[in-house]
Amino acid sequence: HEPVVAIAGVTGAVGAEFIATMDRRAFPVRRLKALASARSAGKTIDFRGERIVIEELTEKSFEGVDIALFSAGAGISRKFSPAAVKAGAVVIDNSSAFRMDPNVPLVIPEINAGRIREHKGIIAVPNCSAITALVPLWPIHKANRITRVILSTYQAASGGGAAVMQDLVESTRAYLDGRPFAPKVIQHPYAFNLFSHNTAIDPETGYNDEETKVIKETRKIFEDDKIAIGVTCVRVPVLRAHCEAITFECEKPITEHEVRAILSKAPGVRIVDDRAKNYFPMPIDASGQDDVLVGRIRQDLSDASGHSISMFVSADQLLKGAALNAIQIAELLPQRAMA
Ligand code: 11C
Repeated sequence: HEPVVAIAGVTGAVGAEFIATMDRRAFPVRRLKALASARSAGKTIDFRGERIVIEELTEKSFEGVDIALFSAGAGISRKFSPAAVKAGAVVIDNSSAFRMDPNVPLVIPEINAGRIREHKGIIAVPNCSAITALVPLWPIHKANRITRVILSTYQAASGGGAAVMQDLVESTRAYLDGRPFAPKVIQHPYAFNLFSHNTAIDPETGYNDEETKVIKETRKIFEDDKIAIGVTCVRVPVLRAHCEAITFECEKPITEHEVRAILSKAPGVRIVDDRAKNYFPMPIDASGQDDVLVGRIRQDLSDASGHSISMFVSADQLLKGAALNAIQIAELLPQRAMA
């Protein structure tokens, strides 16, 4: 029995990638319900040769739906997920609304697919900066426990949604034409600039929400409250793949060769580490494909004890960071496995 799938936020940047990813992976769908705000209701999208009319997302949208994919922001997820669960759908939520709820599995299939079984209606997709770091860190953590991570992000416009991508394109065009342009979403000049992540800063700690999410979600996914994490999140003028510079420290000594050997067998990881050609992970190569690219794998020279490694990673924020991770979860749902 093929599931009826609803997409809440079908007109967004991730919404479009849900559809493309289901197609690419031949995910079986009996019927697709395309849901968005009233503003988009009545417009159409193409799905497998069929024209589907977008409906306004309401609490009544989920009758007969088996799987509800949400990517319309945390507020929308909080408001409409309970109705979806009540109607019998399994919600796979891309927002931060339920991630830290102890009753909600927070799943990266390469790490903790087994947690999917425990869901009570909602399964959360982690933050994209967390996914990008954790897919390669997990197999290392399993081999030699990671005790501390310091990471800095270089986050693409796509993380802010389609409107932020538009801001980047239009502000760049205006800059090159010598025209003034005020970005519509971002509060800073975006073309040829970068800025601290555009989420709220906690006045006490000085950490922004994105950084706090990475810290908390890592501990939940690794099931390790002790792992020490320092994070700096930055938005860069790149369209759709996030990069991160990561340094981690292990319980026992570790070499770059051991890390390379572990990562060469790790699911969801591709090593891109050509020192001779100075060719390492880049957003342009990470965009539109599924793997987390990992390179610059090297001993951290600031640690003479040999416990610490540095590397540089890049992953498509809209795919592994969002839509792909969600569809991978959908593929593992019990009702699908029984189909
Ligand atoms: C960004 N990671 O790049 C964010 C977008 O917690 O789901 C996703 C925010 C989240 O800005």
